[in-house]
Amino acid sequence: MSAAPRVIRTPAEMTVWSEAARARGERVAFVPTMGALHAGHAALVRRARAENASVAVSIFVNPLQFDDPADLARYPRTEEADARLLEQAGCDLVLLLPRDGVFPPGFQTRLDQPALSGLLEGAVRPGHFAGVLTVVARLLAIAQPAAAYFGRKDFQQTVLVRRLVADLELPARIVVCDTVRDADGLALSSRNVFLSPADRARGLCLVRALCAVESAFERGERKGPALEALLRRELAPLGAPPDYAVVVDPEDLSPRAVARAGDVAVLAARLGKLRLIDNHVLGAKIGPFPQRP
Ligand code: PAJ
Repeated sequence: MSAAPRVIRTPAEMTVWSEAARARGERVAFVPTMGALHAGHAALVRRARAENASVAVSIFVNPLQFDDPADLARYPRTEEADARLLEQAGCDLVLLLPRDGVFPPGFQTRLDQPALSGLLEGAVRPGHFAGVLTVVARLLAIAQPAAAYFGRKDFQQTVLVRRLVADLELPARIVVCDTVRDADGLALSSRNVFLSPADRARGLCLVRALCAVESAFERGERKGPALEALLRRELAPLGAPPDYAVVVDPEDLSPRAVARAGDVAVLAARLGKLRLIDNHVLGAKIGPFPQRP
């Protein structure tokens, strides 16, 4: 039986909790989230639980990373369901900071990585990654974890966060966890609740595109442009060109002319008012997923 996690609402209490755990010789794991939790988040918490003595999860809908105020206003908030999910996943502590706990009055600092943050998602969402980097650095400073867990679903985010931790020599180890998908292959996302059934069905072409690119890679196709053309062909049912669909170097996110195992096929497409993003590491397993009835 798991116990309800402790709830902390101030940065100072969080830091004290983390210091006390360390003093007991416990490794603290940290999972930053924006709430509206699903099985993808739960998988991060379970892995953190399996690998560390203490697990803290933050829920904070970070205004700095939303380039569209309407998107921030409608971001789903599901506090009670989140609390149940975290209890079942074995979280010890939930950090629920108000906005001025994360960014106190007078907070000025912004972090950015100019060469990385304007690419891919950053080209479509200006300022997004500066907001992510700033909040992640601030949350790591508050939680002081030995390890922090992130999902590969947001692949570009993991690249920038790793860079942040390396550049500032922060003591946290960054652990990247596989994408959790629905049975039909669609990557879980807090925003999927906004998909109409028809758009959800159309959205499956993203995962079909990733499966197709993996099959082609396994058959020996290595030309970046050919793999990219395949992605675009599979995305054609969307009716509009994707925001991007490309095979990139996993370190600097530059497009690959000749792909190798470990490179990442990344894509983003609009579906109605929503954008879906997904990715696949070439050479890794994906699918098979059942076809539509
Ligand atoms: P959020 O979208 O809530 O995601 C929190 C973490 O869960 C991220 O590391 C994300 O990659 C991971 N995640 C989301 N969907 C997943 C899935 N289907 N499978 C596996 N992991 C998944 O990402 C953020 O919040 C924010 O940018 C944050 C890092 C909290 C900074 O504000």
